[in-house]
Amino acid sequence: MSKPPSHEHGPGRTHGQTHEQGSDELTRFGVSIGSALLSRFDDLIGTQGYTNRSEAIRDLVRDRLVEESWDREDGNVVGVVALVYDHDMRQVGDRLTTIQHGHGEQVVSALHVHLDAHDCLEVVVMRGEGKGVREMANRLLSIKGVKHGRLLMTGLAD
Ligand code: NI
Repeated sequence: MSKPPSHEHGPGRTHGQTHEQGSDELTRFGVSIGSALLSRFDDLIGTQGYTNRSEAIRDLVRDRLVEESWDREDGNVVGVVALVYDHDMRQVGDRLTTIQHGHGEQVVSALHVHLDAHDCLEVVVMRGEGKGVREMANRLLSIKGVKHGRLLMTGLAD
């Protein structure tokens, strides 16, 4: 089943109808905001490529909800660790693999890229409760021989 077409309007335009988007009914609401603050917001979302405020505001709300889900005990988050390590330090790859085997229920997928003769990139996708995913990410990132890495904290916001 295809999604119905969206009914978006440019900044400033509103009307009183609601539309179905998937299974979630859209609700329109008014926001009071200072003109200077709104002007800065419009400049920001313009540079980011948004064509209307609604989508920008929805993304802000989703971002905050995902962030909050990482601190909840019943949160179901998605974490992506990307790290670069020294291939010449043989034990690094073994430790990365051992930690992932020990948390098999959290690891969704892993990707390995041989960057050059000396460096490897490992990308590990994890799901689960935020605290456990964060702990595993920290264990991976703190291995001696890992030169650089980051945890991307994402998840389902709806
Ligand atoms: Ni490699």
